[in-house]
Amino acid sequence: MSKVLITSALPYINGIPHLGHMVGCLLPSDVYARYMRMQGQNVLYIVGTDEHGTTSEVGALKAGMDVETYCDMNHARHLKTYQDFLLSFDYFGRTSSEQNKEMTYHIFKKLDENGYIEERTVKQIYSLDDQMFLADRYITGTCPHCGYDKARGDQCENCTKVLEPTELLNARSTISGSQNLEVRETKHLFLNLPKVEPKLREWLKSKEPFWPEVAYSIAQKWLKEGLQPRCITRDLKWGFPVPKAGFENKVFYVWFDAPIGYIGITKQWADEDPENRDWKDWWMGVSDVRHVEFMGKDNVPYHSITFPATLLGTGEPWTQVDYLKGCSYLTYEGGKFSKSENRGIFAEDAVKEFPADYWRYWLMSNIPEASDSSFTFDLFAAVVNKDLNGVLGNFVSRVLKMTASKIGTFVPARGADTPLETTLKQNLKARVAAYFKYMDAMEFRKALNELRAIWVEGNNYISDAEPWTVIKEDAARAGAILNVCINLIRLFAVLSAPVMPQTVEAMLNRLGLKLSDMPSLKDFDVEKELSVLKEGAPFEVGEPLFERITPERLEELKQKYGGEKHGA
Ligand code: B3M
Ligand code: ZN
Repeated sequence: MSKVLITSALPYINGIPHLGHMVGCLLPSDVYARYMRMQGQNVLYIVGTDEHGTTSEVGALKAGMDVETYCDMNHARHLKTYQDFLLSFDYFGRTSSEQNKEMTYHIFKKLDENGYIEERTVKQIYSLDDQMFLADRYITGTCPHCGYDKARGDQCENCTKVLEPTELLNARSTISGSQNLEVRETKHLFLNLPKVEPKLREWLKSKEPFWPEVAYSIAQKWLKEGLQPRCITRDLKWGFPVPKAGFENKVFYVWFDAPIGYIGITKQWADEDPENRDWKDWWMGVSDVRHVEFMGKDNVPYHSITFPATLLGTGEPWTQVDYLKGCSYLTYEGGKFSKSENRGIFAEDAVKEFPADYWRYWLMSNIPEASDSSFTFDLFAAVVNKDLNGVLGNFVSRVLKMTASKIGTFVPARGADTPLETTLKQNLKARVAAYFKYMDAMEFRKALNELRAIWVEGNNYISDAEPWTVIKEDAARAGAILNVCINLIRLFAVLSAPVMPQTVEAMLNRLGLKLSDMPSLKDFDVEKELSVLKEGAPFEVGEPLFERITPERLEELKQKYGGEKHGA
């Protein structure tokens, strides 16, 4: 058994998670964690909320709350949503925790001692009415190039020109609208990335063969363009105060302490049971840990350049990322998800409409791996009706109903294999090997294709074997076919468990089994798995596993989440 440390990008506390967030990092990290546990690995799966930064301050302001109360409230909301999506993290922590503060201070101190921190004076826009320095994107004004009057301080989204906030005409604060702004000088701390660069290049070289193309090429592009020192402090109130003389009124930049959050949250987890858990077993001076990170592709530079450089600069033996799974974006009906325009379905509403497994299955089979993919309710309904209802659900109810009505609610006796069983086993062996291969490689789309193909094998088998015809002449042979089919239900359940844990539990329960009865996938053997349920074992027919989405229901969903405003 080896140790696998799995992390998902930590969602911003002020955002409301939509399906794009779910599929971009949270869900694949969970499926992988569940799969690795079933492979018998020692998994630690860490998630939490990313709480610092201007966006949290502004979010709290808009909500009329102090930042801490706002974060407490939203943390609970995120947690509930992820639990409803059946994420199986070992700990769901917070980057604002005491533990993370301790880690952040330690790492900063080391970087400073090693000469990687430098002071610089920069010019920034200060809003007298908001009483704060404004981050570039919190300044709005007229673009000097095209005249667009809602250009942001960092970029004009109309003509796409990159801007300095001081170039904007009629500049105003996005927060309050105030034009009472002035340019002030302010001192900040910078992480000297060029100085860490040689170490970073060396480290990155060792990763080349293991990294997916997307992540590696993004990292290389950054190196090619040349690394710049990065500012790691901000003039804000919310955040960890900088522990250095002359900087007491500043806090660390959110992207400095957020990835350190993976370590801080591990310490939160360890502190709950200090006798048995030690964060160092996962993060410091260990060579038996494989660290796999999941994230949207816009987060890749921070995880392949700045965070590794931060850790390297300490000179300490930190666990670094071994594999970085970066995903593209999911769009809603071809456009953006937007809570304010009520466009697209958000995670907390999604699970009120359908059980989590429907979403988990759809999202994982359509995960934007190589390129963006689009969610539409038409596609969703098609997959639920065809794959879940038509293929898996139908097989389960058909087999159990037929056995119950023709033979009884117990597993019939097995017979000798005919060529039909031999073909079935051969096909399954090849499919299962491919499924494991793709899951190991985190190629989830391909893995889910194989999973579906495995279910289809069951349907093909029963269609070819025709137990409903055979039973008229040869009851023993019909029973033998249904014995294989009932064992197939169990085999499907075991293989589907990383993706659809709740459905799998329902399938197993019908067969008188529990989730804890599932075998390790490590030495999964089709032959053996098809003869686990023996003659006489009782089962229950139960309700259909999935609900069909009718055309009426589909229309209703489109109306509800399609982007039209409701009410007045
Ligand atoms: N909160 C960005 C995001 O949610 C950021 C990730 C932090 S990972 C340490 O997309
Ligand atoms: Zn412009």
